[in-house]
Amino acid sequence: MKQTLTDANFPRTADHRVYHLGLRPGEVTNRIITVGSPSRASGIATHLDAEPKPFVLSSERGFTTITGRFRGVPVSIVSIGMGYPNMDFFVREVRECISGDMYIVRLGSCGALVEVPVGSVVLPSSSVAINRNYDFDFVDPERSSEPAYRISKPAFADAHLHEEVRKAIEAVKPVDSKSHIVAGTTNASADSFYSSQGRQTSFPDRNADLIARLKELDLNISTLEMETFHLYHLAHCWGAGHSEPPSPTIPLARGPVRPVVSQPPVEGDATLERPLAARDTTIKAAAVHLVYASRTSQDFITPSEVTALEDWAGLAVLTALSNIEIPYDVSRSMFYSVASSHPECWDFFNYL
Ligand code: R1P
Ligand code: URA
Repeated sequence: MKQTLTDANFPRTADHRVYHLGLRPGEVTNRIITVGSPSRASGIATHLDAEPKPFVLSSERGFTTITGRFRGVPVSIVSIGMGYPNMDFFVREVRECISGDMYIVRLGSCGALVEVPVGSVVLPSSSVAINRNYDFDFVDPERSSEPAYRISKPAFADAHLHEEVRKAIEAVKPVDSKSHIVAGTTNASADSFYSSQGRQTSFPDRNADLIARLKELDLNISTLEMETFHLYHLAHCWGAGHSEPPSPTIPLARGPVRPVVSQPPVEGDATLERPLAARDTTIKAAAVHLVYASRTSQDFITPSEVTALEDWAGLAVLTALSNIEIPYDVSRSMFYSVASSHPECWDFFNYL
């Protein structure tokens, strides 16, 4: 940690940088692709417009943000690492850097429970969480009456974003690609790559029946990975009413209460009456899962297959996000608001 942070509740630097992602308003946009690995992020970023040169920030905690434009539309690619906690850092900290609606698409790898070849693409419209039950006695299972793993109720993708991404994936898929495309299924996000995904290791994980339990749920559970449930869950919770942003607040963009307008408000406009509050905004989430591991055939994807798959799937998600209309250009208004008090932010004008 190099900079002084204030406020134990929601730590930030004096120039409004959030603790773990290192971002401040103006450096991240409302349309975001989130991925697990920095190499996937930089591969997708090759599709961004050459001008303005994309902004790149790698935080001390391993989060990398690339912000630029795709066909003129501002977009960010954020690499977050693995697991629910990292998804949590990402959604909460970026949310406080942005004013207005957020559109987030997770582009991540997965294991497939359905019979599709590795290199296929699955778009889950819902997701359940699988958590290791720490109250279960893993050493002496006979002493437990509860299950070793808990499976939650589903959380859901935004239906419109899911459909836009599905159409883009179908449209961008190369004609010679052998990938299958499956949409509208349920994902299971686990708190381990190993035990809670039913893999067998040298630990006494008591998970031999886990995959069978998932199939019995009759939810069409097709993929296993580690972040999508938490993304869908937080997006849903944000839509259910909010408290005010954590203090000290960033200077929020002033914007109209719904119905929104497509132009930034002008000085003296009656719509400038109050800041664009959290309660006026939404988080829309969807996911695209790239099948790296087949849990039926035990095949695993090759590096060259990964490169090709990430390239076209990344292009598809950028295309879908750039086609989404965000009625009020909140990235821009947020930027104007921040830059007026922080002139150094003007450098980032080109992205927004
Ligand atoms: C495990 O190998 C990681 O891969 C999957 C899982 O969700 C987990 O993060 O996603 P990413 O490829 O996006 O990291
Ligand atoms: N990521 C996961 O979490 N599981 C897999 O099987 C493959 C990728």
